[in-house]
Amino acid sequence: MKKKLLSILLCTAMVSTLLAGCGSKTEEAAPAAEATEATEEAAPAEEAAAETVVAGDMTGKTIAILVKSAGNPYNEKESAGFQEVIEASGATCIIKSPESATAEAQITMINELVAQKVSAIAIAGNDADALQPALTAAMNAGIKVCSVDSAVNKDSRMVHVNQAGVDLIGQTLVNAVADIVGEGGGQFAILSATSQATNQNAWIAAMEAELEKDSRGLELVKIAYGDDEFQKSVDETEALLKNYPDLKAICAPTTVGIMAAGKVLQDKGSACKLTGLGLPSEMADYIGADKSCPYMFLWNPIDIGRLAGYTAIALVNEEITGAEGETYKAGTLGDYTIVAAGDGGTEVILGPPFEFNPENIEEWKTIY
Ligand code: RAM
Repeated sequence: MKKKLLSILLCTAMVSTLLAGCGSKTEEAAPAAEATEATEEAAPAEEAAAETVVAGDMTGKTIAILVKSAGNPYNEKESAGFQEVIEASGATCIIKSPESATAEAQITMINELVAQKVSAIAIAGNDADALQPALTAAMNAGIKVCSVDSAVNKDSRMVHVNQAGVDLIGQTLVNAVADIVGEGGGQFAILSATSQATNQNAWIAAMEAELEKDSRGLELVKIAYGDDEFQKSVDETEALLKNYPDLKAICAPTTVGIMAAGKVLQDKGSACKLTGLGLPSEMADYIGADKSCPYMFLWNPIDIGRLAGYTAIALVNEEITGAEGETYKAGTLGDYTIVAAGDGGTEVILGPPFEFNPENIEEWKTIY
């Protein structure tokens, strides 16, 4: 039992530290040797949950997470991490998932949460600006608001819980496209989520800025939107292949889009290659030198939910206000410092993106 517990602890630490890295995290990463050892025995999320560090006594309070949309496993993992932390604090957790990834659906749900008098809302924004009246009303009613995964504008939140630095994601994705396209460059396309998604739009802008600095012979011919719906993403991938016969690569900075594109490209035996942001559990069949996606990136979606949970609690406790320079404890994830965000507001950053490739995909596909 002791050995098992140790392995769970090591695994939790490994998952967190590998994916948290530097960013705005205050603590040092664990030694690599520990991480490698721990990888061999991966702990399922429920077991890791036993190690949750209780942050404050929130008994009697209700704290909500409002994700982008229902039916997306990424959002479910994010919610699970959030729920684990909120419930460990004694609070009640509400998870709200709109049918489709629209601002309208989220506004209705924000209004419901305000009427329920929740203590805090963590929201993955389907739009940067459209939620501002509803979220401002929530904050005026004394509800603490943070965004997570996909930001709302600086006036609609107290702090954003970001999975990784925006510029770093942009650079990482352009480097990967240049690498898989190879010498001489060529045409590539982006298959995004919704056209209004704050996170994907920020990553795309960072990719464009990176290409502006050094194009490496790459030509971005089209940005397509699969709306984080599988079938729409399949259709958009097929349209890209039809309309751009010389397309060398697709970059999908969305877990739903990359899985759809992975399937289409592999089923067709297409020469067009794929990279982007994907869940190892969904992408394992498509990762490999002879498969559609040589490698891809992500962070720990459960940990981003956990970090949002600790952040919401720290806001409710009034341990933080969301101001730059504030530091707080996020349980097993470590200590975090709030930093300035690119949009003029503030954020905490979980850590750098992590690469999933043929060497590590088998062990990670069982974790998330
Ligand atoms: C999708 C969602 C989410 C994004 C990931 C990478 O699941 O759009 O917001 O962070 O992809």
